[in-house]
Amino acid sequence: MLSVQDQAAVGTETVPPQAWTREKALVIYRLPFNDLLFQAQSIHRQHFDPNRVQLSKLLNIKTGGCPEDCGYCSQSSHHATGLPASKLMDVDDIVAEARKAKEGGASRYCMGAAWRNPKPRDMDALVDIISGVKALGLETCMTLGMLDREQAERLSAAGLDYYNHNIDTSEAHYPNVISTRTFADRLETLDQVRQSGMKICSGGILGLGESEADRVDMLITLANLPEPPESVPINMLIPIAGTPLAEAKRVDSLAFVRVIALARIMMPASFVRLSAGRSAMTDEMQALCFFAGANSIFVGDTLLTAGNPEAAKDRNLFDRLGLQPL
Ligand code: SAM
Ligand code: DTB
Ligand code: SF4
Repeated sequence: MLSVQDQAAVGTETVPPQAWTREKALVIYRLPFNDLLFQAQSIHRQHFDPNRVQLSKLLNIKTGGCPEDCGYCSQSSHHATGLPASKLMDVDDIVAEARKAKEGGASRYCMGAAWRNPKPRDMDALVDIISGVKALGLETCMTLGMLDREQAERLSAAGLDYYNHNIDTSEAHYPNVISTRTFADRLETLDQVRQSGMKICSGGILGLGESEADRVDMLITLANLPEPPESVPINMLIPIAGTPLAEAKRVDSLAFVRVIALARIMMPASFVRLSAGRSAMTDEMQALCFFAGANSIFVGDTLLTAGNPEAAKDRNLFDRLGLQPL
């Protein structure tokens, strides 16, 4: 039996946080589907209202011409995707778009730029954009590529709530998808974001030719961060003509649902976002993802460059499932 002192110590720093191992995660991932979903839904209910889904809206504030070679991306200058490049949008145009998103029911505005990293000359404009969007009463999120400490601190001080920076896949599979940066570079930026006080949005893509072990390893990296991300986007690859992954094998729908369930179980208090790829999912597959613990989506008919279900279709799905925006 534990002494009173020992009992008091349980749950404090004397007990190291439980680290996920591949063995432990794989056992859960491979459970019979009903057992896996029951476990995920039970955990989901301990942390969230199961009938509320957070709505985020995306805007590409700087399109195309990216020097990185991510094998899935329409915006990489390494691939002939036919996407024209553009400069950083004007602050007023971004704020006008954010206002429309708010009227459409979004609570978070996510802005993406096709950069390896922001340049010093971009920082003042980014600060103005954050102030303008926040003034509408929206949560703000940006995804701008790698950040150094000074940049993370500047964005955080400007009031940026979340920084999106996906690890995309496992450390082992990463070099098969991207060669212009390393998995360690990704983790370094996540560390800067955390230290600056911003919340982390980090997840990945399924359908990059990864194995079951790669999917599990990706979630282990996220769950074992000193603090797991507050938001975990799980994207299904949208195949883009002209990219190396244009003909990649489609992810099995039930395997996708399993990954959502495992993410929910491993990161019980995080929002799990059913992200890119919903246009190619049936309503039934999306319903299973919500049951497995997904509780956030992107709304609006475009993501960054690719399509997303239109508002009326999502409203119809929410009505039939009895779901409400958070
Ligand atoms: N350049 C920044 C970066 O990579 O961090 C931000 C923008 S980048 C387009 C944001 C994320 O979108 C990527 O990390 C990736 O997970 C996701 N993404 C990009 N293209 C995709 C595609 N074709 N299908 C699914 N997800 C995709
Ligand atoms: C995330 O995980 N998914 C979003 C957001 N973070 C930036 C991006 C999805 C992009 C889908 C492909 C496109 O629109 O080009
Ligand atoms: Fe550039 Fe981001 Fe696309 Fe990679 S995912 S090519 S970093 S825009």
